[in-house]
Amino acid sequence: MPANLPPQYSKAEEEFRHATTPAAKLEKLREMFRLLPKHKGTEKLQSDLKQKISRARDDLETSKSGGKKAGVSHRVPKEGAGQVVLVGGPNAGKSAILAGVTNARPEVAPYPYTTRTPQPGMMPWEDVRVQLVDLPPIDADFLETWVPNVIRAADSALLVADLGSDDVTDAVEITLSRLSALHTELVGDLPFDVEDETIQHVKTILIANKADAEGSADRLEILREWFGGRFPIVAISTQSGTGLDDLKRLAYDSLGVIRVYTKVPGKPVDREHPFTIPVGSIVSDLAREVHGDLEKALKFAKVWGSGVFDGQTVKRDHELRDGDIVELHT
Ligand SMILES: Nc1nc2c(ncn2[C@@H]2O[C@H](COP(=O)(O)OP(=O)(O)OP(=O)(O)O)[C@@H](O)[C@H]2O)c(=O)[nH]1
Ligand SMILES: [Mg+2]
Repeated sequence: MPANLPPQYSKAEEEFRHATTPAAKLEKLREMFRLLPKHKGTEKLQSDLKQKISRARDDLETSKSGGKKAGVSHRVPKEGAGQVVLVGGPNAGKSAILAGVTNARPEVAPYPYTTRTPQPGMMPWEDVRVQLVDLPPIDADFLETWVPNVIRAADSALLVADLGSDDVTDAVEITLSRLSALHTELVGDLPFDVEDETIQHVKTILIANKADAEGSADRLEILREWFGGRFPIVAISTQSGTGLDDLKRLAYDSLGVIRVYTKVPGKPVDREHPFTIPVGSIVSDLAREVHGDLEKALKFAKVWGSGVFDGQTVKRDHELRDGDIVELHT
């Protein structure tokens, strides 16, 4: 995706695409991870690669056991611009958030341990849709075995804190430490350079819910003191609707994607269906996203947007920006 990847990386990626067995795929993904330069510009790619490695490892195990896998898979296929999981202690309001910003109708109840399976819903934001996935709670005594895998596979997380409870900071700490013990680190910013492929960092926003509850202002202050240095924090109330617009924008931003609009030469731009591609993507990445064959056939592109003059002709390695209109020429 970002420009300037070493040729060995591209070669390994090409070999990965042609690999046919789960073992060969895993080997190539590991090679790609080793060859990937570790810096700010590749952090999204590092994270994606680790997810692919984790999935390839699962696939390898499944194939070894003759297609039978221990336990039930709760993997949720991604839809829309990206997948954001709702994580946190019992009764914090995770399901109420899903119900508040999507059309999904999960069970919301005034007692803990209500949600038992992953519940997806699509959240509209401007002209794109973001997938939210509600999960069962995590506390000192309770953590479904499959939950960390679903969190690791997501693009980002909303960590939900309960401002209606005096134990709000403890509940957040417990969720964080239980996941951390399972190599799943919820972080405000992804680290630049992690050599250990078994640790998955997940970009996270702390959602302080129930801002309407009595005593919530004091608890919010404590929460900010405790976690303000580690996570962006947004106070919301699913009951009054306070903060839900901020939540939507931050959830979209946390995906690390840009929206790009395509245009067929001589035709008007397609404003209805933006492509969402990782920050740092170049013209040839977009072509591949539109159609696999288009990437090879691509000669140049014309771009209307912030980094160029209108209709400027650019090469295939031109980096795209949010909101760009792109005409692909073969
Ligand atoms: N006062 C107030 N109550 C809320 C708010 N959001 C949710 N609740 C209530 O908190 C309780 C728990 O909400 P849920 O959405 O079921 O919580 P959950 O985090 O999904 O709980 P589990 O599925 O057990 O993990 C319900 O009684 C909700 O009505 C809010 O913004 N303000
Ligand atoms: Mg729930």
